[in-house]
Amino acid sequence: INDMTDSWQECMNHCVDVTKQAGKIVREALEKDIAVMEKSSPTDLVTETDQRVEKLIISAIREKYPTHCFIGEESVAAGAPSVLSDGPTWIIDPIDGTTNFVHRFPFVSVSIGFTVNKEVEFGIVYSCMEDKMYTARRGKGAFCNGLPIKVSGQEDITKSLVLTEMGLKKDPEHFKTVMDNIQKILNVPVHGVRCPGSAAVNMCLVACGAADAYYHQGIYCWDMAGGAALVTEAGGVIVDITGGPFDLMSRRLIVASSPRVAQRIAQELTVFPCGRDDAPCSH
Ligand code: 2AM
Ligand code: CA
Ligand code: CA
Ligand code: CA
Repeated sequence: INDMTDSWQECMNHCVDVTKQAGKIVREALEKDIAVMEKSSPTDLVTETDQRVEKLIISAIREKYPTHCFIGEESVAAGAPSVLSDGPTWIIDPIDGTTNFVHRFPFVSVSIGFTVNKEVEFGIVYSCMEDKMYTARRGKGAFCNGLPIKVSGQEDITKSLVLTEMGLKKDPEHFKTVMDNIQKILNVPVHGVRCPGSAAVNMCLVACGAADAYYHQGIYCWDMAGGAALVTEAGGVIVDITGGPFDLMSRRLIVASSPRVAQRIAQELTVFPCGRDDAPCSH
């Protein structure tokens, strides 16, 4: 008799297959004309591929697991609820890095996280243009294309490469906080700050030791769920922007190679209100 543990492994295997198919569609779309639409603002972009890939992923999973719940970026944009329940839930970002996709800047991913009792059970991030399949299952380690990966383990912030993003500039005050935070991190000092453009890829870059930390405020559960498994299983830490416990629905996080670097970053950053996924506000 299969216990629940085995059945999640089966979900994960199916998820890898579906993610590969989705990534292939994204890659093929890069070779054709890309029609760009605006969502909430002129810098908040979406394409038909985002919508098509999300529909494909959800129907391929729902077919096999009809009782499971789904939270997907484009479904929520179309009015679906964004509430995390205790049941098995697939949290889907069909294209993480849509602006990169539109410009063919090479960090574009399909990201899926699977939660049970609100805990991430496994995460899959497929970096389509690099053809890197990142996979992690709770308690079973993190992998890139089947090979184990781990964080740098860096404990010294002054020797760290730090990732963040500059997007989501809504009002001037908010924008100023984002820029001041970058300046504070640069002034620590650190080796450098980079903005690769995909939250999920950023988390995988920390997971494989190519960067030492990543912080971001104002993103969503679908930006974080898949990558969260990768970071944790690769030996990294994820905390809230305040340095407290991470909450998937809180729209903010610090990822780091060590608790020390995570807390040092938390010390520097100014927190701004960005609502929650399960209680959306204007940001
Ligand atoms: P997306 O490409 O799926 O929208 C880029 O700054 C990173 O932030 C990407 O991971 C992007 O995800 C995410 N992000 C979340 N909300 C965003 C928004 N409103 N505008 C731009 N990027 C957003
Ligand atoms: Ca988006
Ligand atoms: Ca995203
Ligand atoms: Ca997206």
